[in-house]
Amino acid sequence: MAAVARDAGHEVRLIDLQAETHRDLHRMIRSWQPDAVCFSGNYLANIPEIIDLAKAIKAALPQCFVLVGGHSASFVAADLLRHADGAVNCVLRGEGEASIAALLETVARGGDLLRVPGVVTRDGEGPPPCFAQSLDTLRPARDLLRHRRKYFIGVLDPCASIEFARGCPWDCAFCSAWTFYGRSYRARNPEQVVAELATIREPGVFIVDDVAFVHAEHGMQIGEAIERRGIRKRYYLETRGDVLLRNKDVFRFWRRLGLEYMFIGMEAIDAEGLKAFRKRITLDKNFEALEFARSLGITVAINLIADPDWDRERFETIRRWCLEIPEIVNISVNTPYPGTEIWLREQRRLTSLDYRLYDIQHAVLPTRLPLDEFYTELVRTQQVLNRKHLGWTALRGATGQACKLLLRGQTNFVRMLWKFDSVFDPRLQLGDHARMVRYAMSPPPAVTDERVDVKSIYVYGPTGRRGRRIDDATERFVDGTRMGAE
Ligand code: B12
Ligand code: SF4
Repeated sequence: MAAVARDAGHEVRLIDLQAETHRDLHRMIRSWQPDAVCFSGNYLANIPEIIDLAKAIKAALPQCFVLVGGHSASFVAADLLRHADGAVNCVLRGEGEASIAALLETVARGGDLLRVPGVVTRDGEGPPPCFAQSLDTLRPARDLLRHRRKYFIGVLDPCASIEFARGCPWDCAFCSAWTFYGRSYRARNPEQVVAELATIREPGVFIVDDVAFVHAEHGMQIGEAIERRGIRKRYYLETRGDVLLRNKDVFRFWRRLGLEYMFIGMEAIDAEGLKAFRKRITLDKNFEALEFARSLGITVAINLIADPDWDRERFETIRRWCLEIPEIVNISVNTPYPGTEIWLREQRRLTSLDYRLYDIQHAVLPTRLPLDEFYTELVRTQQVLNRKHLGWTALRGATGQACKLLLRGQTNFVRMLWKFDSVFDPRLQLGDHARMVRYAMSPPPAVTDERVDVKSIYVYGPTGRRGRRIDDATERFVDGTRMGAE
């Protein structure tokens, strides 16, 4: 979005508040005095922080136009404007690249904001958001980032990110990736992807697609173009077990190209859990996928979803299971958040409407165990899993990697290894529930009917089959895995 604004003739600066501080932001605002400030509200948990910053900016620079966009902001636009109480001029829903130039132009000439697609103000909504015309002409303005060496994932330190495709054709009940894009799926031209990749200086590359290599041919074409140009990188990606099994050749080929890490959203280790999350894949397939990834020598991290209803025994079963497998296991907490289908359907009462707790690491549904015990069990499980990976064998491997990185002056990975206990602490988790809530999310509509219309939460209206750039065989495969393969 920054690149598009710059191409439209604006002077643009970027500040990443995960790599810099509020003080850095305020210093920049004071010295530069921008005409507009755009906040990226991808994560719900950051919304209170954005609102407070917007209020501070408006107080210091009343003429500055403040807007918020991004994934989560698109789902809670009206709420966000209400909390901001005039400090946010508008929310721009959907893809920023599509409308940012038109919006800034409208602001500059004092035109009607509500004519810009995707705009929401306190006075109402503009036309629905439109898609960026082509993903192939977009090129992120990486040069505007001021601390590129701070980005890393595991030992891929430093690491840049890149998109091969946007959207997801599946429809898991706990996820908002598909509701944002109206179940569309757009793939970028392989030559364009590789031309962009060639400009990345970082040795590590995170492919940020929701499900990498949905379409085998696309993955192959990108891989072949990488091979032709002799690009050598180390890659991390996220995918589904069934996609891995369907497109084995692609993943084998990518292993040769430098694929090192893979994240598979497994979500549950029992059939009942998979069904509840509408993760329509069988357990056998998931285990087979893990086996295949192991055989390629790829480091795999899997995700499991803990339900607040879990008791001690359930946590213990998970701990035992996780210790039996070599993979890295990440545990998230089942969280109905705006934009997901479970936000509409969940029958249980939400115990908090504090945005800051909606980071899938806190329980916002009633816990079966007392809350402090739930967090003790959760953190114990995470610690067991962490120690497994920092056990002697793993540590020996990690030490080698760590030394290499330190020699290159990269300290992110090493610092991460030692930070674990200060981040995962049951007392801190519990303490987060005791904070004063200044901005409370509006609750979901009452569940009165089983057939809740999930399309009502889409950011982009359903695009249908034509919105998915996949071949018919892949569409059938997706449908098969959506319709329950058990
Ligand atoms: C890659 C990714 C990550 C990576 C980020 C790596 C990186 N270098 O950025 C990692 C693994 C670190 C990560 C971590 C987490 N993630 Co994440 N992540 C994603 C993923 C798969 C893709 C994001 C992406 O880069 N997309 C590509 C870019 C181009 O798109 P984009 O960022 O959405 O930006 C576009 C629009 O949103 C909009 N836009 C963005 N900003 C702005 C600003 C303005 C002003 C405007 C107008 C428009 C605009 O325009 C952009 C261009 O079109 C999304 C799923 C998804 N499809 O969104 C989940 C997703 C965003 N993550 C999610 C979650 C839950 C998390 C974690 C909280 C998980 C956890 N507990 O650890 C953490 C939180 C991290 C944090 N910041 O604190 C959820 C968000 C849920 C929510 N409502 O808060 C998502 C939606 C996944 C899901 N299944 O539902 N994540
Ligand atoms: S396959 Fe992954 S990205 Fe797609 S809807 Fe399911 S969880 Fe979300």
